[in-house]
Amino acid sequence: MSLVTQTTLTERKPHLLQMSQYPSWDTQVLESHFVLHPYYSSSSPEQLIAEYGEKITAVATSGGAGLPKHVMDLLPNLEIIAIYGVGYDAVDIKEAQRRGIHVTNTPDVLTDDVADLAMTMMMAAYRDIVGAQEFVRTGQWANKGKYPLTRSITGKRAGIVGLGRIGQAVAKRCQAFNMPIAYYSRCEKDVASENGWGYIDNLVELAKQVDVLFLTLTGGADTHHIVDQTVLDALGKDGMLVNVSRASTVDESALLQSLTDKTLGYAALDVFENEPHLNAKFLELDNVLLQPHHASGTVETRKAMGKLMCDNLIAYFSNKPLLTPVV
Ligand code: 8YV
Repeated sequence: MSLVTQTTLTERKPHLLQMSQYPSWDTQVLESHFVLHPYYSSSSPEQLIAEYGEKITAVATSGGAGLPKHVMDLLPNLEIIAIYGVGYDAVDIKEAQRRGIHVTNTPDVLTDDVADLAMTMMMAAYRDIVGAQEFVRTGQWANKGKYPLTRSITGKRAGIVGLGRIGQAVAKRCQAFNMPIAYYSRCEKDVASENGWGYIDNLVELAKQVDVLFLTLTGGADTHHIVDQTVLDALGKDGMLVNVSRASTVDESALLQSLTDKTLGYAALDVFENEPHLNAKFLELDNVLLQPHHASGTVETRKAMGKLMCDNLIAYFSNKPLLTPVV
């Protein structure tokens, strides 16, 4: 908890480094409680840090932006990092723990939307929604006749990699489409046994046995390139990869090559290496569905995420317990 208790937070206004842009409703709340230093839009971030680094006690960031270690090192009085997102792989958690810096995230509130987008992408891909709309829009329906047949969703075998909150939400949705479900995770989960979801302790084996592989695991060193060439080959020419986790979980060069060679059937992706500057090779492929990392990007969910992030920051500087601490 913050040691400063004498004045109210709105009077005191701690200095906050903002690593990411937020909707106006969140910025207004942050502005009324903190002196904001927008790093994400600064023309000279080095100068900003040189001038205010010592004063900054809070950081607000997103799952993707996190807090680079070299910036963290320049904030000697940092007390809390609040993440607008569930993933905390872009923050050095061990270093935060070592320095006694609190870290919060926004779990639960985004689970349903992320699972919904994973399903939406899978369904759009099997039913070729994007191509079919183009067919109608460009007048080909009237000129060329029937659209090529697409593929059924019902009954496709789903593999889930990482059966946390989001993985479970995807599994439940797949169940409603009569899709047999198997999963790969660090350990077997009771919720899976209760629902008849099969545990496979080998990712290549899981990829071999399913039609569509959903990536819903956390990013970071432990899961880096867990989906490698072998996994992609096992998923195969009729297989589909859906990624709503982190790009780092997939060997992207291997993915691009497999899609180009059609040794992997299809990929529906919400996350990319170096996003938003994705590899231009993706744009040349006809067997991909590309989304701008917006699985949690609905008004409802982003409002809930923003509120939770702000509530964590305000709680901390009001000497109240954190709502959703990571550490
Ligand atoms: C982003 C995410 O935080 O929850 C996460 O970990 O990656 C996302 O929800 C969101 O895109 C805001 O930048």
